[in-house]
Amino acid sequence: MTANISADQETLIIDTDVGQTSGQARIKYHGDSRPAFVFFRRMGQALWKGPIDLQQKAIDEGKTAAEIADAKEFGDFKSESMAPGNVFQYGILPSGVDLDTIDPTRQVVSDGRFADIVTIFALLKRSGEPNFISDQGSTTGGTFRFRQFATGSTKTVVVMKVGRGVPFQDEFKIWRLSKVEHTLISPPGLNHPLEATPLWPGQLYAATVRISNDQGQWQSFHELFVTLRRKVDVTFSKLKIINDGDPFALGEADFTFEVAEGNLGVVKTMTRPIEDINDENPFDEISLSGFSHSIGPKSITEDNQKIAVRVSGHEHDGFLEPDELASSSLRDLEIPTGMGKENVTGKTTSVSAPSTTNADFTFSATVTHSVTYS
Ligand SMILES: [Ca+2]
Ligand SMILES: [Ca+2]
Ligand SMILES: [Ca+2]
Repeated sequence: MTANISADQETLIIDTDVGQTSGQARIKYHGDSRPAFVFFRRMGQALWKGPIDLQQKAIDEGKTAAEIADAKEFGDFKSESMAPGNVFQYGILPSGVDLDTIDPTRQVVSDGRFADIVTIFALLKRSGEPNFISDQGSTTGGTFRFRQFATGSTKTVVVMKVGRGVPFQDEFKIWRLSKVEHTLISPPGLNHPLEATPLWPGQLYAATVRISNDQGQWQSFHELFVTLRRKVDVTFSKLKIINDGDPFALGEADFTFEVAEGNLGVVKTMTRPIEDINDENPFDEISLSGFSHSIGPKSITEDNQKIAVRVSGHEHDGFLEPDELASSSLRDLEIPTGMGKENVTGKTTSVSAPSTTNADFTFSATVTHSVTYS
């Protein structure tokens, strides 16, 4: 198990109408080694404080001797007291970290170096329905949703959650999502670019957005969007004969080109009929035409996400000796995700097809593919 940290509530609602001025969450942690290194900071600060003396916390909270003994590795404690507008973070480092080399209290350590980080917000119950947005934009691709908010001269924090669940309002009128797939938190600032990726193409998604300021005022809303559908074009464009299979003559071979689509397996098979082949000049290539296949535009899920190709050849030797076969394995084509990355234009992949009959005949094929979203 990797080290993890969580909170019983990630949003504390402070009801100043009944005299509340602050709140605390309960932080639960589980290290994957002794001792667990847990750090604290206000979001937006570069450096962290800690490591927290977890055993001392357990003693201060009057825990049992057994809990105090375990506290070095796992347990729970009350967060710092949080006033409306506070955004606090607790992070746990993975095991094997040498605090002399990675010390988040003395050097800027990227969030990715932590095993887990929990972010806790304290917000006002009665927010006054502010509208912080001075400018905004959005772009939806096949595999991403990009959203940007500017909040004028008011420093704000934005939380965007994205998933294929149902948005609903909780008892405080804050929008929540029944199934969250991506949580994006933009730290205190005036401009908030947020990109949720990877998303599945051609799917209906919901997003909830919450913008809050350092006073704990917040605004919350939701939106729906549909990602673009994906089209993949595959072309088998060239063959290179590495060994034609007949040392003292021209070989003669037919070739088969296959396209596979996720769990559906091979969805297209194309065959080039038998023709002479020659390996005399290693720089010669056979240009192919007409061996293309397109898939989509269509919606994508786990089931049909991967596109793979396979090339195979059959060198004929008559009835005096066995024919020679050569084949590649199924080779996944690159399908990147994210804004500015998801489109692929004429990317070539070289697929080698070694002999599968322990003979000489060997070739490679060049496959060209493009990925577009519409
Ligand atoms: Ca042969
Ligand atoms: Ca030959
Ligand atoms: Ca032959």
